[in-house]
Order: sequence, then structure tokens, then C-alpha cells
Amino acid sequence: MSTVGASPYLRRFAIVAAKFNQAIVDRLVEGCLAAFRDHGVKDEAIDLVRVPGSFELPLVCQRLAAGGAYSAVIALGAVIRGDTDHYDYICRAATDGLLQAGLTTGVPVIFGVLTCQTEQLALDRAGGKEGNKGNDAALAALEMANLFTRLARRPNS
Ligand code: DLZ
Repeated sequence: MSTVGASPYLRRFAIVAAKFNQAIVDRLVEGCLAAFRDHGVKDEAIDLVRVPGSFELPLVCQRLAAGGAYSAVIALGAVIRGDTDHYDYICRAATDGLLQAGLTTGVPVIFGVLTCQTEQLALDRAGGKEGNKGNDAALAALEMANLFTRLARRPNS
């Protein structure tokens, strides 16, 4: 039995990154790019697109995924709880929308959106003591791209 994991196959990937909380999201982007480089994916094989905030991630991810040029599309953002109910609405829109983007297009859409109670908790997960979720998102994208390649080679899949 072989393991379905990250592979160095040359593919094309899109990163869609929110500008809101940009200092944090930029760290996620760096972690994502570093993981791709570590696995042999060249910068030229990656397109980076910016959107205003995490609420806009699903629409752009869906559009890019539907275009058929990418093995996977990665959404990166940071939603941090404030004084209003915005947090709950944006989290729900991002999670539901990104799930739908993947399901409707059949292209892996990777959820790299931090949803945190405080800025410090987000920083901890953007290259801090809890690692870098952008890095994890790239590994998930590689694993899903590899899995889809294998599934496409199998009859009846
Ligand atoms: C408006 C807003 C707020 C309050 N908080 C965040 C956040 O924590 N993270 C984030 O990515 N975006 C936030 N936004 C912006 C919305 O995602 C969206 O860009 C605007 O509501 C415009 O549609």
C-alpha cells in the first residue's frame, strides 16, 4: 500500500489572501510559499491574488478554481473577534463559502483562515509558537493535488 501524501510534482497553485489584518496574513503567505518551495514548487507556479477581507475569499477562490488552471486553491485570512457580531458572520461566510467553492468546482479549496479570539492567538499561529497555518495549508494543497492525480488514474474513480 502506498501513502497519499505531499509530493514534489510540478503543478500550479493559487493563493488568495485577505488584506484585512494584513500583517498577520502576510506571515501566512510567507509560510505557505516557504512550504511550497520546500516541496519543489517554484514561485512561477504560484499565483497570489489579494482580496479586501475574508468575506471575499470564497467568491474569488470559486472563480479561480472554476477556471481549471490550478491543482488547488488556497484561501488565507485572519478573522479576529472584535466588539461586534461581525466575527461570527465573516467566519460563517468564509467556512461555508470555501466549502461550497470546492464542492461546486471539484477543485481542492484549502481553508487557511485563522479564526481567533485575540490578535495574539492569531500571531501564535502565523509563524509563532503554534507554527504557521499557511505552511499547513500548502501541505494540504500538495496532498490533495497528489490525491486527485492518483484518483484520476484509477478506473471508476
Ligand atoms: C469588516 C471586517 C471585520 C470587522 N473584521 C474582519 C476580520 O477580522 N478579518 C477579515 O479578514 N475581514 C474582516 N472584515 C472585512 C470583511 O471580510 C469584508 O472585507 C468587508 O465586510 C467587505 O465585504
